[in-house]
Order: sequence, then structure tokens, then C-alpha cells
Amino acid sequence: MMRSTRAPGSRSSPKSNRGVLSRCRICGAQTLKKFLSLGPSPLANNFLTTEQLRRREPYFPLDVCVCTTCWLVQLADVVPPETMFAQYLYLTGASPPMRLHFAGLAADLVRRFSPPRASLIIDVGSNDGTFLEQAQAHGLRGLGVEPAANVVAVAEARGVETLNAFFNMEVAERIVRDKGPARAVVATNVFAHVHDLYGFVAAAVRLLAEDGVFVLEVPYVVEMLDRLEFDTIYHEHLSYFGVRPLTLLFDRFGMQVTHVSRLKVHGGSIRVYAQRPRDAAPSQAVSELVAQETARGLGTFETYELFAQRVHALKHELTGLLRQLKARGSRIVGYGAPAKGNTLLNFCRIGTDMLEYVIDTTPFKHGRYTPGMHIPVFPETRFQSDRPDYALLLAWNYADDILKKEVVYREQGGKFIIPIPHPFIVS
Ligand code: JHZ
Ligand code: ZN
Repeated sequence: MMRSTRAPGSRSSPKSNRGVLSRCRICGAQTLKKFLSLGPSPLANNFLTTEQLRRREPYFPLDVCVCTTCWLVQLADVVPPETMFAQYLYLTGASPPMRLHFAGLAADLVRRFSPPRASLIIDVGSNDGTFLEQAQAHGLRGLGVEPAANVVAVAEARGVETLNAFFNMEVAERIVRDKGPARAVVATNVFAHVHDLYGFVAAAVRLLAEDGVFVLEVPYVVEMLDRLEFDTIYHEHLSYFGVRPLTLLFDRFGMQVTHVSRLKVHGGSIRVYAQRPRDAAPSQAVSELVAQETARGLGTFETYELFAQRVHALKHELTGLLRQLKARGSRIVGYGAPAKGNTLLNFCRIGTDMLEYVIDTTPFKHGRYTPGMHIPVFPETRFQSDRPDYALLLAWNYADDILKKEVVYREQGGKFIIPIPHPFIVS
């Protein structure tokens, strides 16, 4: 199903099954303007087995555009979703802070909307059922929709009923027929993965009861720009949302963004609530964030050009620091093997000459190699027994928790390198 494209640096024209967008995926205008190219890149979650190391790896362009009409930041290159999501190595529950986060989301839903007992809650892109498990603990009825069969098996094993499917109108119709309408449709860290945003929202609206609420969580583009989180750019993430483009999108469905709150997860995200207009008036937070986005320059192309310049400067700073440490004979490993780590490693060309290995808590990733740079991934125990001089914190979004967890390593002289927004060493 998946065809190989060019290797990095190769000049041959890319052959691939990808699609290239000429119109903005929200407003439809032909006003996409490229501001950053991260080069041909492998798929960020395509951790390779030893067997796959011997074959040619698929590479796709990783160019970022902004629509100068509605100012949605987006990728024009669309890798077919089956290529990325039919099997998925990321497990939400592998990161303890995410378990806490989703317990908070379940409590928030109950507090704000007081759903009656056994109300139906649909989680789209439900992964291993971490959120629905929490919703079920509040007496709600959960149903997940998840395209990756290997991940569905993990969710089912923890008692979360999950449909193995990509979410669309047909799936929504089927759920309404079999289970009735939903009190809430939740979509966390999946909306950015969706090429057909209109089809997705139409299906969610079809699924919602009259008084239902659509709850989205997406990484916030303002945080990406402010904190130089360029590594969150990879093929899975087709859109980088601000509040303004989201209000335009929901408006087309007669839905209103009624509240937005800012969250710490994934380097800074927004939780967005959309409802039918008669259910609630928008909170002040919605207009405040839209105004802040304009003040931050989100509607000006120079803002994005400046970001691109800062990304290139960061690459030089980080690789310079790593080279300096290696020249002194230090041993360095990678801490965490998040998808975004692979954007960072590939863009900065950091390979086994710099990092001996990376460690990660996700069993699916163990024994594999990072896409592109081919660094081996080991369980955490390797790090604990080995105690290298430095750990490059690829999972920088969990810095607080990881620095606490690794207090013994740090007390024994181990140091962390936090790569963004500026390389920073923590003893
Ligand atoms: P983490 C994910 O991206 C997946 P990733 C997805 N593509 C998405 O959209 C974004 O989030 C928003 C490990 N770890 O959560 C677990 C440790 O080893 O930053 C994970 O593999 N030790 C859907 O992949 C990785 O790090 C630890 O102590 O960038 C973190 O991945 C902890 C806390 C985590 O997301
Ligand atoms: Zn647009």
C-alpha cells in the first residue's frame, strides 16, 4: 500500500501516493504561502523494526504554509491516513501526566454540563481508552472510535468499547442507529490529523444530541510560534490551529464556539467547546483569544517568516552544543521517543554519532529504531542502569515530571538538555 519516495538529499522527483493541496482546508482560498521547509522527512511515528531498516524508508516533503486569507497554518502535502494510522505506536497511557490530564477532562465535562448517568460520550481518535476509562468512572457510557487495530486491542483490554474505524458520516450514522445520539463528542489530539475537516465536523454534528457538546483539544499555534515548538510539525499534523479559524469552521455548521481554555499539555493546547447556538452564549475567553491572536501578528506573513528564521537559528545552536559536548568526550542519549523528537532529530541531522540510544516508556517502540536517523529505542531501565552524562529531552513537554522522576540521575551528576525554545542544560 505504501510506496517509497526519495531518500533525503536525493534529487530524483518524488513518487508517492500523497496528495498536494492547492486550496486552504478551511476557507478554500488559493492563498497558501509557504514559510518553512523542514526538508524531505520520514513519518514521525514510523519507528522501524530491524527488518525494516534494510528496506527503503518512505520520505515525504515537510513544508509548512499559512493561508493568507483565514490564517490557518497547514501542510499542503497530505499523506494518506491509512499509511499513518492503521497501525499506531503511540499510546496515551504511556505518559502518566496524560492520564492525569484526561481525568481532569472527564471531571470538567461533568462539572460544566452535568450529563445524566449513562449519557453517551464518544471519543474520536480514542487511542488506548485513557480518557474514556475516566469518563466511565463518572458513570458515563463511553464508546471510542480508533483506526489503529493494535491500539484498539489495548483499549478493549482495559474495558473501553472501541470501534475500529476512521471517523466519518457513515460511522456517525451507525452509532446513532445502534446507541442513540451522544451527549458529548470528544476529539483530543486528532483534529490536527484530519484532512477533511468539513466531513469530520459534519459527522460529529450528526452524532450530537440537540443539547450535545463537541469538545476539541488541539495544540495551540500561538504556543508553537512563541516557544519555537517547530518539532510538533510532522506529516500527521495537517493543521496548526488558532481560535479564529476554528470559529470560522464551526460557523459553517451553525455551531458556536462557546468556550475556549488554554491547557499546558503538549507544549500548550486549547480546549474548545462548540455547541448549537441556542444552548449557550460564548464566554469572553473566545473573543479575548481571537483578539490576542491578532495582536500576536497571526494575520501577518512576517510573523511566520520570523518563526522560520528562529527555527534555523535553533538548529545551529543545538547542533553546536551537542558537538561541543561530544568533543569533550561526553556520552549523550535521548530521553523519550515522541513523534516530535523525530522532526527534531531529522531536521537537525542528529544520529547515533551524537545520541547512543533513546529510551521510552512505550512497549510498542522498544527494539525499534527512530525513523530517518535510525537510533535504537530501549526501555527506561537501560537509562537507569547506564547513567550517561547527558540526556537530550525529546519529550520536553513533560520536563517538570521527568526532572522530578529522574532526581537520582541528576543528583549523581547526570544532566538534561532541554532543546526548545533555546537549548538549555539542567543539572
Ligand atoms: P508525547 C503525540 O505526539 C501523539 P508525541 C500525536 N501525534 C499528537 O497529535 C500529539 O501527541 C499532540 C514517552 N515518555 O506525549 C512516551 C517517556 O519515555 O510528547 C511517549 O512515547 N517517559 C497523537 O509522540 C513520549 O515519551 C516519560 O516519563 O510527540 C512522549 O510523547 C514520559 C512522560 C513519556 O507525544
Ligand atoms: Zn484559509
